[in-house]
Amino acid sequence: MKKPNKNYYYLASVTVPTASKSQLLKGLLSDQVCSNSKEGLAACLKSLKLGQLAGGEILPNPNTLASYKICTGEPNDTCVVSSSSDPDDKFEFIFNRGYLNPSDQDMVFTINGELYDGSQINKIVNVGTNQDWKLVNKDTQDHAFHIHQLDFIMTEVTVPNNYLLEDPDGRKFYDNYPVICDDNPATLPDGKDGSHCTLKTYKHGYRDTINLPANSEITVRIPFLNPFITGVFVYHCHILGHEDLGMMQNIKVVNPKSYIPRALRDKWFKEFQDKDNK
Ligand SMILES: [Cu+2]
Repeated sequence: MKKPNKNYYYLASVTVPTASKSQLLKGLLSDQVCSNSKEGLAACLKSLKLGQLAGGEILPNPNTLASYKICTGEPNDTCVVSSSSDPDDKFEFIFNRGYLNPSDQDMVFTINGELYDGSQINKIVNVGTNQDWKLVNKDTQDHAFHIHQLDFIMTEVTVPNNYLLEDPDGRKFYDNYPVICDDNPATLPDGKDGSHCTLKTYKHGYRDTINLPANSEITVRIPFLNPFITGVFVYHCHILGHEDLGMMQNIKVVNPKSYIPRALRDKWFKEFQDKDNK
């Protein structure tokens, strides 16, 4: 995998027509495909189809998972460009607790107001999509988002200020991710002031769990690219007492278009050719 170069930064300004959104995985394109294109980078990116994506890996290097720009005043640092503006690729999950009915005695923990139901599929995803999930914790206590089978990177957070750590050099971190924060305050789910920050570098890689502070919004980007990771599995609060009291949902990943990442397709094709030549 090549190191990121300036071509990644340009991806931030590419506008993709709505009609091609299902074919184009925003943020997964690389200069390997388009840097020398005669028609220009933007036109080349718009013309790409599934299978021509950057590297075509099952689990791509996280630096190709998001679009980066140079952080203001720090020429050697990169920041994630804010998440996709395409609402079809953005989903919101609200974590909370309370009572399902006013007369109930026992507290429950919910995602989008629902208790876990093992017979229900809460989310269906096509392989070959790259999704942003905004995880909103409206509770007065922390939760921890965990997903099975898949990994993600955190791209942006809106959190109470006391959840941000600052090192002696003034660098800020959220949950060990280096971030860069807006100068102006951001509005938290309860209306109070907090901080909005975006991921500063990809170097900390993938995770399958992230803390959701009380009264916060955390956005994670999940690449659904592995054609073998299909079927039904779960995401849930990783505090198991919360999970057991309802804070869990089923996801079903399907591959109706038989999407295969390019690298895998090329590998299989080569093996096929090698066999044929023997
Ligand atoms: Cu929890």
